[in-house]
Amino acid sequence: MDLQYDAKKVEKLAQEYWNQHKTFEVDENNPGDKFYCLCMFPYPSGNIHMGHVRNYSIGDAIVRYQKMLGKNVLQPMGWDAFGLPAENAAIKNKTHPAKWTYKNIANMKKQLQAMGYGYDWSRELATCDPNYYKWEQWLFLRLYEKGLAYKKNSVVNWDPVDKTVLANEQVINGRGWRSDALVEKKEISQWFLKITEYADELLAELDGMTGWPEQVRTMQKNWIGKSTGAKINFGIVNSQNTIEVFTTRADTLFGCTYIALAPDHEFAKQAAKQDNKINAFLEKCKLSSTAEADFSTAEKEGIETNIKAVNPLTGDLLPVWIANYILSSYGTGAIMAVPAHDERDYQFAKKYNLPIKQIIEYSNETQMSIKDGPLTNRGVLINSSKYNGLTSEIAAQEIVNDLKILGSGSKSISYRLRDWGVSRQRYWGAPIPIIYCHNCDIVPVPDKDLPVVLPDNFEFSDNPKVLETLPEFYNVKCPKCGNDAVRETDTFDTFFESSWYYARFACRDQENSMLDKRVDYWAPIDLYIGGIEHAILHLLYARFFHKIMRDVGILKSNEPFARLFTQGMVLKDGSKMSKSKGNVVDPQDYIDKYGSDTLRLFIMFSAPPELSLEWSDTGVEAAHRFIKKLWLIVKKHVDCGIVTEKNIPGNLNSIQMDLRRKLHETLAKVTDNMESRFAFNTVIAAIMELLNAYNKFNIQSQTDKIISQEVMDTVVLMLSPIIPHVSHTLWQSLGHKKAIVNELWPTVDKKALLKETMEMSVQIDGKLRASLEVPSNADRNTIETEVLLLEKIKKHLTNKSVKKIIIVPGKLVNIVSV
Ligand code: ANZ
Ligand code: ZN
Repeated sequence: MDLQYDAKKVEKLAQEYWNQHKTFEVDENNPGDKFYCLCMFPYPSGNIHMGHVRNYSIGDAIVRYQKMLGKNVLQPMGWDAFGLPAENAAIKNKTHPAKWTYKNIANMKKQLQAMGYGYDWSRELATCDPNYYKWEQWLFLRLYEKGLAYKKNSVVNWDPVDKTVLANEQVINGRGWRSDALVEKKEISQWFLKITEYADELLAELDGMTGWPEQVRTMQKNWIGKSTGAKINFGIVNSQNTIEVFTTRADTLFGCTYIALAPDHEFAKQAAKQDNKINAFLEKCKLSSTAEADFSTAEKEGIETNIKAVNPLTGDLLPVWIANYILSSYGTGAIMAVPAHDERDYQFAKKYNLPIKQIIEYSNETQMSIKDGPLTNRGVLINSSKYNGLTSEIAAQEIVNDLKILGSGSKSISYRLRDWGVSRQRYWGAPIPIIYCHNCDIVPVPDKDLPVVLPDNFEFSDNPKVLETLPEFYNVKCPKCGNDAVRETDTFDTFFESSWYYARFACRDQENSMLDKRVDYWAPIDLYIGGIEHAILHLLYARFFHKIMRDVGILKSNEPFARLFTQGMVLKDGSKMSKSKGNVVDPQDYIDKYGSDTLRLFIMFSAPPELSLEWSDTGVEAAHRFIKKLWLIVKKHVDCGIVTEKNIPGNLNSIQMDLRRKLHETLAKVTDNMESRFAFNTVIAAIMELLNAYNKFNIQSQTDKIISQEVMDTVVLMLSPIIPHVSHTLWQSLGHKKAIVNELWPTVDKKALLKETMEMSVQIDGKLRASLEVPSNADRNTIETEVLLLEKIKKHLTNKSVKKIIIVPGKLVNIVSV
C-alpha cells in the first residue's frame, strides 16, 4: 500500500477497472429488482459546471448504493444537444452548430468520465442525432393522425433580436430572457400539441404522486389551473350573435355592469375595422407582452365599443368594452364584469366611471363598504330578484340551471394550461416532418422518408431561419400528388427532445421502432434528479409525452418518474454562479488539483442535497485532508496485519463492545440516511465521528485486530458510494479480492447494538419505585438479588414481605408484596 494518498493514481486505477469490466453496463436479464436512476441530461455548452457536478454526484452515490443492495441498476447519460446557444456560437465562430456541439460533447464526456460517474455509456445519446429525432418526427405524425398535433394562427411573443418566438416564461419583465430586447406580439401560424386534452389526467394523477416533492406538485397543479364555472351567453342588440363569457361566479350575474373583451377577440377586431380609435388601441395592446405575470400588474386600459349586450336573466343593456386585462387565450376571451365583487373590474370601473352594483352581502358585522373596494368573498345575494337570500353557492347553481333552460348558459371547466406551441423559427432543431402542397394542403412526410434530416452542407451565416434559404432542403415533390411542394422550415421546440429521452435510454439501439418492450421493464424511472427550475415545463411535457406514447401503444405505464428529487443550487458568496457576476468556479480546476473524490466529498458533505450549497475553498481542502487521513488510518491497520477472520469472538471486553456498538449504530444511521432521505452530509459526519472513536482504540490482541478490520471494512464500504475511487484501492489494500463496486452493502449486527448494561424500572405492586442498572446479559437470579439490595426498595418493603417477583426482560421488574 502506498505511503500516501495519490488521487491521480487511485482514480485512474478505479476508472480503468470499471471500464474494462463494463461495470455499469446493464441489461434486463440481471437478477435483482431493477432500479433506474436518471439525472437530467446536460446541454452541451462546452464544460460541466458545479451544478452538474452536484446533481450527478448525488445521483451517482444513490446509484452505487442501490447497486450494493443487489439491484439491477441503470444510470444512463446523454446530451440535450439542440438549442439556441449552438446556433449563436456558430454565427459567432462561423462553424457549423453540429461541429460546435459534438466538440463540446466530447469535452464534457471526458470531464464526466474524470468524475468517475457510473454511467452505462453504451446507451449514450445526443438528441441532434438523426437516429434520435427520427422517432420524435414519427411520434409527431402519429399525433397529427390523432388530431393531437394541429396548426393554428396564434399571437406569440416575438424576440426581435434573437428573431425567435418566446414562451411566456422566457419573457422577463417584458424582455427576452437571453437578448433582453423588448418583446413584441406577432401573429404567425404554428404547430401545437394538444396537451390540454390530457389536462384532467395530468392533474388527477398528481395527488397520487407521493414520490414527488409537494412543492413541485403544487406548482404543476397551479400551472394546469383547473377552474370550475359556467359559460354564459349574452345577446347583442340588433344582431343574431351572442357574446359568450366564462365565469366562476355565476352567482354575481345581477351585478354585471359591462362586458369586457380581450383585444384580439373576434368582435374587437370587427369593431376596429369601423373605428380608428379602437384600431389604435388594439395596435397599442400588441406591443405589450403576453406574459400573464405582466397582465395582473399592468395599468388597466380599455375602450368602449358601440355594441350593447343583453343580460340573459335581467334583460339589462350592458356596454361592451375592450380591455387589456382580458386574456384572449383563457376561457372565452370575454368576461361579464362585476365591479362590486371583482378586483380588476373594480379598478377598471373606477377608472372609466362605470356603475358598481353590489349584489352580495355578508352576514357578519365586520363587513366593509363597497366604497372601500370590491367585496370578493362569497356571501348571500341581494338585489338579485328571486335569488335574494340564497348563498353564493346555491345561487350559482340555480342561476346556471335557469340559464340552461333558457339556452343561455351551462356549466363549464376552464384550464389555465394552453396547448403546447412546438414550432421554433430556428435552424438547430429537429425539422417538423410536414410538406405543403398547392393541391393537397398539409401533407405529412411518409414514415418511410423519415428522418427528415437537418441539412449541414452549407455556409453558416447569421440568418436565423437558415432552412428558408436552402431550396435543396425545402423543395420537394408532394408525396401525394407528385407536384412541386415545400417543406415546413420550422423546427421543434427543444423541449420536444427532452420529453422522451428517458424512455429511449431503455432501448437506445433499437433501429426499427421508437421504443420497445425493454421500456416496460425499466419504466417508470425510480428516481429522477434535477433542478427545481424544471418543475413545470420539462416535467409536465415529459409526463404528457409518456401518456401519448402509452396511447400510441408503445409503452404501458402511466407516469414516467416514480420519485423526483430536486437538488439545491451551488452558490458562491451567497449568489448563483454566473459568468456575468464573475463568480464561477470551474470543476476542472479542482479535479486537476485534488481529484474527483475530493470534489464529490466536499459537495456531498457541505449541505443537505436539497438545500443550497455555499462554495468554499477551505471546505474543499478539508475534504481533501479527510481522504488523506482516511488513507493513513487504513494504512496503519494494514501495517498491523490484515485479518481474514470474520467471526467476532463472543467474549469481548467493554472497550471492544463499545467500538462495535458505535460501528453498528453508525451503519444503521448511515443506511437509513442513504435509503430514505439522501442525507449524505449526515452520513459523512457520522462516519467521521466513528473514525474519531476508532482512533482511540489500541490494537493489542487478535480480537482487537478482528474488530479493527471490521471497522475499516465497514467504513470503506459505507464511503464507497460517495468517494468510489479511493474506496476501490483501500478495499484492495484491506485484503479483498472482489472489487468494492461489486460488494454488497454491510448489514447491521443487532447484537452489537445491545448496550452492555440495561436500565430496568422497578415497581412494587405496580407503582414505580426505583430503577436498576444491570449487565445486559444478567440472569433472573442476579436481577432478583440486585433489586432487593436497592435502598429505595428496601425502604418501601419495610413491614412487607415479597410474594413474588415478575421480570419483563430488558424492561421491568415488578415486586408483588403482601
Ligand atoms: C364574473 C366574476 C365576478 C368573476 C366576480 C370573478 C369574480 P379563475 O379563477 O382564474 O378561473 N375571467 C374569465 N375569463 C377571463 C379572461 N380571459 N381574462 C381575464 N379574466 C377572465 O378566474 C375566473 C374569473 O376570471 C371569471 O369569473 C372571470 O371573472 C375572469 F365577483 O366572472 B369572473
Ligand atoms: Zn399534393
